[in-house]
Amino acid sequence: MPLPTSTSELRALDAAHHLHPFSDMKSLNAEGARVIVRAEGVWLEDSYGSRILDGMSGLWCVNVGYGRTEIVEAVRAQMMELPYYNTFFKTTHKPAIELAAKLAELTPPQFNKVFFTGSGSESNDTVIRMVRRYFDIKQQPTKKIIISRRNAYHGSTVGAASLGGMAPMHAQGGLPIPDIVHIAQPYWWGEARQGETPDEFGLRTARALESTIDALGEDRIAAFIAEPVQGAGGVIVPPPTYWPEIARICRERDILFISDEVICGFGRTGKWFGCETFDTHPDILVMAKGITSGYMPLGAVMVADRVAETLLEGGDFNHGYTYSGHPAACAAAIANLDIMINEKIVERVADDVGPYLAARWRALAEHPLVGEAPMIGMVGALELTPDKIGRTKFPDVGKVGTLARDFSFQNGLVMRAVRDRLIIAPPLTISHGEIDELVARARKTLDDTYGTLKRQGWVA
Ligand code: PXG
Repeated sequence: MPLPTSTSELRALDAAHHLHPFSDMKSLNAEGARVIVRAEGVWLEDSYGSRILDGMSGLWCVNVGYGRTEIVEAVRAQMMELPYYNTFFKTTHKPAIELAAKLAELTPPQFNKVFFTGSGSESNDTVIRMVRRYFDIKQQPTKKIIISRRNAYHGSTVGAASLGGMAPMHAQGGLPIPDIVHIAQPYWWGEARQGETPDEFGLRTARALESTIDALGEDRIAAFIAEPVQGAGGVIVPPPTYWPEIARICRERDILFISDEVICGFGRTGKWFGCETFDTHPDILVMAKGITSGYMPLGAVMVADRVAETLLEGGDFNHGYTYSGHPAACAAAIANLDIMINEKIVERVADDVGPYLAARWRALAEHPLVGEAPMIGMVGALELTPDKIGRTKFPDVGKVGTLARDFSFQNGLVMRAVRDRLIIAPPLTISHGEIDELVARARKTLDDTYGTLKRQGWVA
């Protein structure tokens, strides 16, 4: 059967057979999914021929933008030469070797070894097994608990969703698995006490890690995992006091620190990795998304020398995936990283487009609907509120966010809504002119949303 060409027929076929992630399929099928047909640079094109500015880099991943023939050609050449081989039984191949060496070069000096996976979720499942294995080898088998944070996102597999702190995910399928504990997130706007400054709140929230270690017993804690900036949780940029205090606690205690760099890695925050932006010193880095700019599925777990040495002493690690180190995915990553290096994309985010975007984005905080407008590197948010001063939330959380998100699409800009927070993470290659366009469309979206809320009496 040839694929139909009209949008309505494509939607009907999609509705008949395709179950989408994180979707209410009954209402999506009734509404019909938007069909994206092609993309170039920062622009998407849908089946009606509309051009939409992709403010989310796909799903936080297309860091070098769409249409990069260098990556396409590298994948094609690799597929012609060796489309697949495994790395299990005393075999390896050139793309995995080259990428592993390259990652060792690009990551902070303590990292020289990598375990490949197919995604961020698989990377985090790997991490759970790896840190517990590490302490078993060190004859500290009681150290099993991994401390994470509420509202964190670490993926969707059973292990990764357990590490994550998303209550609606835990509510489905009997999660979390045992020995995962969640502490508070550093979300000043949403969770600070009245009168508590960001600095005070940052310290208090960081010290929850220390008090949790003490309450449960250091001999039972294996690790702490965190995203440098919580992404799917709403782009939660911690107060300046937060990371230094966490780093101190991790230094003083016998626990491993895992930095989940799936979103923050590969330039998003203005350095290669979020842990460098915040000057933390992790033992494990979790990667996916930007490692290939989303052109091929690939994940990785980088292991610091002190952890790797122990793991190497322990014999077999009974863990791995068919697609660990997939040759074509590694080839995509190598070509992607070459683009990042040759075009000095990380430097560009730090010195040029990052500050340019931040200045314009932060000006949106003056809009009557916006409580805060954080931006770090090329990832930012707009907290929508009926009361900027009192930091109150809208009554039916998520409704205003969804309304604004839909306006944004109509205005030709993809923004994501998390609760009543709008989010952007555009390709790092975006131009100044495109940033102006992005901010103008975001402003129009705020005006449209505000107008509707006024008419409905939701705001004064
Ligand atoms: N860690 C972090 C920090 C992530 O953001 C994962 C792990 C899992 O990666 P995979 O490749 O298994 O999806 C992610 C993924 C959203 C959204 O709606 C965010 C992600 C995935 C899907 C949706 O913002 N992040």
